[in-house]
Amino acid sequence: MKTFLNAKDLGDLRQALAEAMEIKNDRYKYQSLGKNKTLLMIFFNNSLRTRLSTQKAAINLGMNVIVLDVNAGAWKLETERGVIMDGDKSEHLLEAIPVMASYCDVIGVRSFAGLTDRDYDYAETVFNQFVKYSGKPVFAMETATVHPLQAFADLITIEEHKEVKRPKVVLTWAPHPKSLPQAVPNSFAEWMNAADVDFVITHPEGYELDPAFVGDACVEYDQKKAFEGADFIYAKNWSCPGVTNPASYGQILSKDMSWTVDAEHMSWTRNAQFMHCLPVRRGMIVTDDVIESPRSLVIPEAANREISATVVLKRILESL
Ligand code: AN0
Ligand code: CP
Repeated sequence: MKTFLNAKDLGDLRQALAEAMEIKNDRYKYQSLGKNKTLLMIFFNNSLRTRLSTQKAAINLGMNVIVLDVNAGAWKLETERGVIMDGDKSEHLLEAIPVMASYCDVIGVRSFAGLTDRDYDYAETVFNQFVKYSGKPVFAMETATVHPLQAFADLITIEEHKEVKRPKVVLTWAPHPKSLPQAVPNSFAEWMNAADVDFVITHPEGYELDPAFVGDACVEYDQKKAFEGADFIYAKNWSCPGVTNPASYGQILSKDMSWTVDAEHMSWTRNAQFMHCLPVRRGMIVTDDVIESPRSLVIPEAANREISATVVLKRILESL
């Protein structure tokens, strides 16, 4: 595997899940695979889980790891070609990428959406420059439009915790004070559509996700109706994807607190288990009692980030 951005990059998801379970049983099974191979993780944005779990995954596989926080100590990078660099950016990505690539064998990139230019974000301009100019395998650690390591960990978590053969999984929008990317809901939708689940998306009008990710999923604007019979509630905020109105891209259209997942919302479900990728704002996305309840999966879900990253890095190492 030379790039990891979408579910299809892993091929058969059942096989990928089997590999995840194999690694969960013995996470050091492939510890000689990464000997003398170096992973470079590049962060344009903050991270707790992705940083730690991906580094741990690389250690599981015997790799060396170097980490660059672009905004903490490196030169400020220009990402667009053709600009006169007379501002605060000292170096261009087009030099920085091949230089960084010369020190490593595999590159992970975290670069969030700017949320101002939809076309720039949805073309995955930054990630694709890494693919094009590094000459090395590149994987997404949340890019402008996707977060596949998270979606894969979510799929593993659902597989482990489902209590019926084909569970009903509901992705629900919830309020947040800041404008957030669509990467997590995009990938979650994409991966759930590829999985053996009954998948429903619910959000206020105007928050329609890009059709490429929604696929054949059922979209229900009535949150209560969507929650009925649910086995998993996956909460997440996202800003306006600009599908119905491109001028609203990246904007906050609603802070409607009636969408916050509380005990009453959970009572509409079939005793559903609660999921969120974290970091989560309590009192906005979810109430304390719901996230602390025995039906909350947020901690095992985050722990599975180590497993999804180990499978992805293993696949990449096998292709070197
Ligand atoms: C980010 C987002 O919503 O994409 C990262 C989530 C994994 N969240 C925040 O910036 C709070
Ligand atoms: N879920 C997730 O990717 O968390 P971080 O932003 O802390 O890496």
